[in-house]
Amino acid sequence: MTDERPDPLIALRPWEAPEVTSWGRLPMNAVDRRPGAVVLDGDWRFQLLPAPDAPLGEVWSSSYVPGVWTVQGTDDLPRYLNVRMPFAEFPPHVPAADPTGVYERSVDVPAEWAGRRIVLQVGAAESVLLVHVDGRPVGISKDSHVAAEFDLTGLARPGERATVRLTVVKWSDASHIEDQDQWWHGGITRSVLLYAVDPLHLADVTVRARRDGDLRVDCRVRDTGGALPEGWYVSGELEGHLLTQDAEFDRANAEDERVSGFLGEARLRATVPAVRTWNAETPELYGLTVRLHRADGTIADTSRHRVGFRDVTISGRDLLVNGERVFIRGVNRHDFHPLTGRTVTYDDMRADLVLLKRFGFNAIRTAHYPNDPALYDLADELGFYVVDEADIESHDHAHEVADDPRYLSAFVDRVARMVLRDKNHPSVIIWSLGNESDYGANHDAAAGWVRRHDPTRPVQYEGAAKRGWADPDVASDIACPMYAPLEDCLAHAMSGTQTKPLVQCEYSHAMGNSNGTLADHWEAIETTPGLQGGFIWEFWDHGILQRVNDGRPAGRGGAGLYDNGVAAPGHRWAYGGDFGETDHDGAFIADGVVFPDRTPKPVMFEHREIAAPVRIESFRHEGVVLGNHQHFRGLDWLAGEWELSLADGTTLTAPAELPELRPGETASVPLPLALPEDGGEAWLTLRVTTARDEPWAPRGTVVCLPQVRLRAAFPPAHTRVPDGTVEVDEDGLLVHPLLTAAPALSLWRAPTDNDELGGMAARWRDWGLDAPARRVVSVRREPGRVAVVSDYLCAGGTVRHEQVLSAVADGLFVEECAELPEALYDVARVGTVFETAAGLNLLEWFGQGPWESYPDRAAGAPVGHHRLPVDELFTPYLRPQESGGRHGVRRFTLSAPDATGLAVRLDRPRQVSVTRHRAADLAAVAHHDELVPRAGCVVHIDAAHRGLGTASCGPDTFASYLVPAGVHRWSWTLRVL
Ligand code: IPT
Repeated sequence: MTDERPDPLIALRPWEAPEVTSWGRLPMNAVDRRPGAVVLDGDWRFQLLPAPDAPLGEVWSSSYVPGVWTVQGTDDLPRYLNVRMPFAEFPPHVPAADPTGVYERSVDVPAEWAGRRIVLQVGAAESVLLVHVDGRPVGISKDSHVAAEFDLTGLARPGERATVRLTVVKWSDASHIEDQDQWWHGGITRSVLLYAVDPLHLADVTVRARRDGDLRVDCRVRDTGGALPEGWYVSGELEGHLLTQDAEFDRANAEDERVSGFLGEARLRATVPAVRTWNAETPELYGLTVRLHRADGTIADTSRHRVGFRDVTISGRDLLVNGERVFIRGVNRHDFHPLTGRTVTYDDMRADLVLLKRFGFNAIRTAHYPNDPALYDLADELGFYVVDEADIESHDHAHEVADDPRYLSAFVDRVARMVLRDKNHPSVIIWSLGNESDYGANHDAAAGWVRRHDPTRPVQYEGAAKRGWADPDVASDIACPMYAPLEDCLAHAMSGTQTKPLVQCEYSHAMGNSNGTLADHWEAIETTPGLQGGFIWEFWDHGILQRVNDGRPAGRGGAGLYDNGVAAPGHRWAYGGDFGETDHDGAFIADGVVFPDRTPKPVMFEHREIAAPVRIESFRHEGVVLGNHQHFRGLDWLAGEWELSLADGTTLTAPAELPELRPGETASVPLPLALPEDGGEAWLTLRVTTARDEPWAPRGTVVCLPQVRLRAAFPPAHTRVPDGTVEVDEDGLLVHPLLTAAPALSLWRAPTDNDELGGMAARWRDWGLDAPARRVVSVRREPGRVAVVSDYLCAGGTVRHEQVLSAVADGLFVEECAELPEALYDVARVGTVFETAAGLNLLEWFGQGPWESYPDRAAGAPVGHHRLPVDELFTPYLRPQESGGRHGVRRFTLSAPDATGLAVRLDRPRQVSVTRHRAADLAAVAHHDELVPRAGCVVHIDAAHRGLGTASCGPDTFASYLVPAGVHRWSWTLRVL
């Protein structure tokens, strides 16, 4: 096919025309045409042009649809920038070099489609789509994350072969409003379909189902021929029960001269008695079939829907679902995949949601564009509250665009198309006008459209809420800030001026080892009227699987080349800068609660516990008080088992009988196990699992592990009689057969992303805490005892460290003290570090676990007896950083397979880590695959360890989790096994 005449779609230069949102595109609707469609996915002929108006070449390669060309072997590679645009031009302009993919394939149009209306649906293309059939221009579409449909009737002839060409222009005026914090790609990211309908067809179906069982179904009917044929009608059936036609509606239409024979509208109604309502805990759905009939009763068109009966309302400052003030335990979700970049399958999305359910999430914000349509089907089915967000983010040029009338139609178009597409999903409870686009008249226009079209749901927009959380005049019914300090939220809730529900659209930034203070946030949310939750930023670490040798994305060929969050040898998880971009935002793209392969990060376990549906409220001698913390469900879907962990190393178990409790109720159950008299510290855990198969979890899946302490530890014995000898070298460093590096003072950790971006890491480096010089002040040898005083000289000040090593009956007793000058006011840690000989590969400990925990992220790691191979203790964050810590450790052993090794007992619960890496090893590399594990173990015992916070984007940890200057004391014993 050659282009001889100028192509009008090209001549128009729609990629620099924000006024052109589409041309020849059909209106969006909520009729699902996937069943029965011809799916055009697969390899298409492909050319990547340097610009949209560049001539087509002779040579075609191929590209897989749906997919982005940026991971399919072209030289146009993925690129990561957050706020900044990848080019300098101002809106609506783009660079002359503008990669443009031309996709072409022939399609055999089924002969049986004769006389029918034929429609092409392109699931998503970024950022401008131009459609040609057999060389003839068909249409244009923008709005990269919502489908575009084109009427091909008369162009694609039944029984013949047609050539479909989809030209996708990467940079456009629309890129300026699709400046989301994610990789830039180009391509067709969702399926392409061809389907046929009767000329008389359902143009749209709008379902409204209320919690009182009232069902209203509004149908729009069109005929491709123009005027509607006489006598058409619609019928509806809800699980075998026929809907009635709303005669009043028909009569009013008949009398309304605005309603013509061209615009067909019909309304069906039903009242479902004893309706099973929809909510995220019990997502009850009813099957609805809507049929359009010709006058003779034959069926012209059918549309199937799943209906959830539920109400969303705002009452005062409470967001209510079915009258209940539900907590929003949300996460922000992108369509992301480590191999395809953007394209996700039904199974991928199901796996996302199943995982989120298992970890206690009940809400999703589709950041920052409408997600794949199947996600909403799954959210309806599995039970999630969805904040559906329009594809608008003009971050870099936010202020210029928000009031620019050239972008007005794009704003309204994008919001309207989302609403028209997703309005029938019970899961969608709130419409969002987009993200980070300042606030202007274009937003108000879009909000006006939604409020008129769908008065059943609130509207939110962070940029508007920012003008004032209680401002009645802005386009946000929800106060939905991002990264607001908890004290600001509390102050607002207690100010007496709050008028809107406060649900943070983003909070607790999950970059690297993060999400400190999540439990503190939830403690406040659950106890403060006016606070209702929020959406963690974000679900995914967007690492793209990359071959290390040639720097190319592995693409679909990389299937299976990763496991447990780690890329296979020769591969790594690429982040910003890894594809040779000079301008990029680095690892800021790796900020999810799951690794790129969906392996949960430790924060997921923290979240699971924070969201526990059943909790131990308190313990008194007569029993344990249990509470149901759900909104709608009883406890009958849960099973339990008691575990009693005793300091002597034993764990006793007993079956648990969960009481019948309605939401919000509590009940006392007798103590299930007798507490032995002499066991010291004792912890009771209720292991809660699913009692039967749930759609998102097989029977027996752990739901939560609430815990209560039954008895505190005995105070440690203080007097230690020297017994034996202690050997130190001339520097006063312990000589020990199993240690390759003697216990020394540690004041530093490999900076986390929060430490780096929050500025702490730079300060610590300026202070020289990463490599202080140790100067021995004195070594005092006594029988069975050595006291060593040394100074750790840092640029920021000198830390005096005293270490007294005593040989005692059960090994070596180490008493330590460090005094930090006032100038070192907020350091990473104060504690001991030592290294062991190779071969000690198993850690067993009594303390919190089994997963990683830190002082401000330790609510989800129960105290107990845990054991893990050393190699499994470390969390492989994409950019290596402090990792693998365990909080509240009382004692541990580190042993070889023959049970030889070390045993350490701590004076009180301490932060401990055992890994294969020194802090400096971690800090020296940029990617996990560059780490070379040491043969022995690097062991840290911390008297104090700084919380993690979320300072990479948002508030730092609280003052109570900081390591203060001044005197720190700790002691421990070391015994050879
Ligand atoms: C905010 C964005 O909305 C989100 O997309 C992401 O970038 C997040 O922060 C950080 O990862 S914007 C930020 C400048 C507050």
